Amino acid sequence: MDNVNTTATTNILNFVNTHITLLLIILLAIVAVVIVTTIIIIRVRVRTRAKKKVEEKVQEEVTVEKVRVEKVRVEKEEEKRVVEEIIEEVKVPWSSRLKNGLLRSRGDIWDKIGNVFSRGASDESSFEELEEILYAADLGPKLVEELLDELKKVSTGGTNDKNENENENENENEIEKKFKLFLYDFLYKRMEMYHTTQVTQATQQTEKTNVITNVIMIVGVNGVGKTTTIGKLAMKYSSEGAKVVVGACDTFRAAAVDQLEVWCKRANVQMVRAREGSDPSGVAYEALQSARNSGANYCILDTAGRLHNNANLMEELKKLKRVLSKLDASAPHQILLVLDAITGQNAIKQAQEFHRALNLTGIIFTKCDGSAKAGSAVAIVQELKIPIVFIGVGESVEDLDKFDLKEYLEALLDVH
Ligand SMILES: Nc1nc2c(ncn2[C@@H]2O[C@H](COP(=O)(O)OP(=O)(O)OP(=O)(O)O)[C@@H](O)[C@H]2O)c(=O)[nH]1
Ligand SMILES: [Mg+2]
Repeated sequence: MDNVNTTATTNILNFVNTHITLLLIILLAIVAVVIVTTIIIIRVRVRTRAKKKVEEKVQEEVTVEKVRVEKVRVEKEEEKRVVEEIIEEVKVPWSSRLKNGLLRSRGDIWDKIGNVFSRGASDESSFEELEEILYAADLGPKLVEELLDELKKVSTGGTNDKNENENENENENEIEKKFKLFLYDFLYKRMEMYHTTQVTQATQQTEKTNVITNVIMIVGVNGVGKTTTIGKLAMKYSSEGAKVVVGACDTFRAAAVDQLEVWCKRANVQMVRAREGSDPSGVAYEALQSARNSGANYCILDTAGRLHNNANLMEELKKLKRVLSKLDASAPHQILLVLDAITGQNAIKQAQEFHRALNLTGIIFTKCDGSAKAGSAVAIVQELKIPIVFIGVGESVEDLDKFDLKEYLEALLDVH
């Protein structure tokens, strides 16, 4: 009986053992499957993430490259546009630009004078009419008086001495031309002496002397065209092969520096800007130092516009001039006052004050295209006894050139 029981118990135990082992094996198998599956899932996820990251990076690089290519394309197009613009501008010769620029002065003033004479004017009312036109041209009282006196002499002398028939045969155009030639001579004589000796000294300093860096200081009242003129000059000198450094000494307005920077980039010349807190003299000093170190031919200094009667601001310019001479005793070699043609008689006042403070070497006469008073140049030169060095007749880069007295008078009076 005992044996039977023992066998039964053993069987039961064996059965249980077998099934537990089987159960454990199944459990282990399940755990193994779960672990393997988890590992596979994790590896797949890691791979997917890595792949995604690589794809994102590639995409990013592609985008950066696309942006770079687009930027290069835009820059090239801009360069091409600027070159085309310059070529387009260059196409019009300076003589035509000057003539077009002086159109208003010619039409409103000098043609009218010619017309008065082509009507055969020699009576008092005609001279009154002339006086009015000449004052409107801002020739100034002294010059108007001189011119009227001479005209009276010529007209009365001419008609008295001449054969009446001969005069009748002269058509209006011939009379007008004759008087224009008379005006040409009159004006030429009054400007000639300042434009043969001093201009040569002022404008051809670099070529004729052994000055290493020709320092040009540009001054004037607000908005007359200083910065624009510097841009045009930088372009001009740079295109002639000269090395130019421009000093942004207008530390008064941040926008002034940006405006100058655009011009300097266009002209491909170096610009020295203010360090924080530095004054205009500091910038001028740094600009000249940089120009001398790099062997530049020109150092052109832009200054802030100021009223000629503001003593403090005029002192600031004097200081700037002094500071430059510390680096080069002969600097600045040119101090050029920019005058807006529209200013008329007030330009003389401005010029007198700037001349007193700085001993100007010359004048740049701008905006002759926008005014009928381009003839006032004669009065300014006669009063100040300094030459006009450059003349501006428009906003484009080619609208500035050296002032040539003969060329200017021919364009102003439409003679020769
Ligand atoms: N029509 C015409 N406009 C000109 C000429 N020269 C300059 N200008 C314009 O005059 C305006 C003033 O010129 P700027 O060069 O900024 O004058 P600025 O003297 O530097 O002015 P501030 O620095 O403010 O004193 C600009 O719109 C120029 O384009 C010119 O010869 N003819
Ligand atoms: Mg300016």
